[in-house]
Amino acid sequence: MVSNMTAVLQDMDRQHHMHPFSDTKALNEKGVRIITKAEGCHMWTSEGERVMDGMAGLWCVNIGYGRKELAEVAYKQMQELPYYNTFFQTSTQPATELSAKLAEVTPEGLNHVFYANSGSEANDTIAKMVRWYWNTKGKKSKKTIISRVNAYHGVTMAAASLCGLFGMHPQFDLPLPGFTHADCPHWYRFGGDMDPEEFGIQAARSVETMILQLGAENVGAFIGEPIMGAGGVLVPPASYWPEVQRICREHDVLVIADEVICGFGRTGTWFGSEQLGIDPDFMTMAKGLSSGYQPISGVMIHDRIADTLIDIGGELQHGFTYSGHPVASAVALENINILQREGIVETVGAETGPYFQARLRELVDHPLVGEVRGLGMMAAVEIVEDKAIRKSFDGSKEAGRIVRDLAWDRGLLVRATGDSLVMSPPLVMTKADIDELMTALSGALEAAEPVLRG
Ligand code: PXG
Repeated sequence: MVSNMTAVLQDMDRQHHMHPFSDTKALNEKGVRIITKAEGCHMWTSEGERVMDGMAGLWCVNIGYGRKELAEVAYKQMQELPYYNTFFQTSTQPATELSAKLAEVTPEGLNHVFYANSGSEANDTIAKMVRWYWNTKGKKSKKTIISRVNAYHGVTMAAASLCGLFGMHPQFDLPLPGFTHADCPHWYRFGGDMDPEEFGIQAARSVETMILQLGAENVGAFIGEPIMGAGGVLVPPASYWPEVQRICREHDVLVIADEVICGFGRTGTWFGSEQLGIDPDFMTMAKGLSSGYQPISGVMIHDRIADTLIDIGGELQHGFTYSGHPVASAVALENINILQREGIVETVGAETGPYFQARLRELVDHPLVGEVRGLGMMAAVEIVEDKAIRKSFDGSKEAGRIVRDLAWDRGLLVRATGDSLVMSPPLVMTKADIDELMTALSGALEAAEPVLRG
């Protein structure tokens, strides 16, 4: 039995709210959980349950919950100037200062930013900018964008077309023409007996094969998350990205790094591109840009592209009412200041990230654990039936969901992507927090064993 307040809200939600990526009919039978407050790495439900947020919301609350500085900056900005646009020869102080800050913290050469409100809109913007760029260059056939199986890039028509999670396509007759998907560089699932680095090269070469099949004159860009997130935290072998980069340069194909999850410290450097050997022409940012305190996203554009677009591209026929929203920009700026001031990215890189990964790898000997993978503060634990042959449980067993629910019973929220338990906790987690997470997670695995094998 839930409390009266919870019951009232659940009923209201049932009657009026359609949820993303949810089967509303099934959800309505269960009733939603109402989250009421959060502090640091923990959140509370309307039933008074205290739960560690192993996902930082949806991979986004990098600096943790309850940072009053961000609330104060938003309050002050709303009083001074709650809204103004960036369209007609205007800007605002927060939008302009954030732009300079982003040029400072992103990799060398990425010096211009275009703002949107979500990762999907940012990727949609890039899909348009790729077309704009090649049209400007007079190479009008260079339009196809290659993405990858298991990629997640968002939900607008173009961003969803980029996704390689193919369940997202049939409801909407996607992908649109001009979007295609190369191999996924996940060695554990697709590498078989191959050496991982050799497999990384092979997966990269699938991009080249696709470019050659389509004709390089028809391929505009390649997009990839440095480490695939929603697909299940799929870390490519070290050989993969440098080879992709080489192939794209050789065929004059632009490289887009979707850093929506990896950016702003999650992998232990400011951007995943730095660690994985990517030199992007476009970079997508959202989530950690504001730690989710305000909806804001951005596209970083490398000088080698921006110079052309600015010099000869003419007027950009694209923009959102809220591009560079002053409140969202002020909050993002303060979020980055906090990341810098408190050395949060450096701590993840040198201390808590390696500790998190090492502690999770203690689970590899567990009979249910096939693979533990991750970098910095993003990780996945893949549940399998038979480790020796990497065999998953029958889908009907819902192994991932079972372990996830057992973790919740122990005060930990993790996500289940198929049978992978996915984690992306706030970057401010201490070693003690990580120990708390581990206790709940290993407890859940112990409890799952008899359920799954029974
Ligand atoms: N790119 C990447 C790499 C993402 O992870 C987007 C783009 C789209 O961002 P917006 O702000 O439009 O949602 C994302 C978002 C999940 C999950 O279930 C992941 C995301 C969004 C919703 C759910 O893991 N990632």
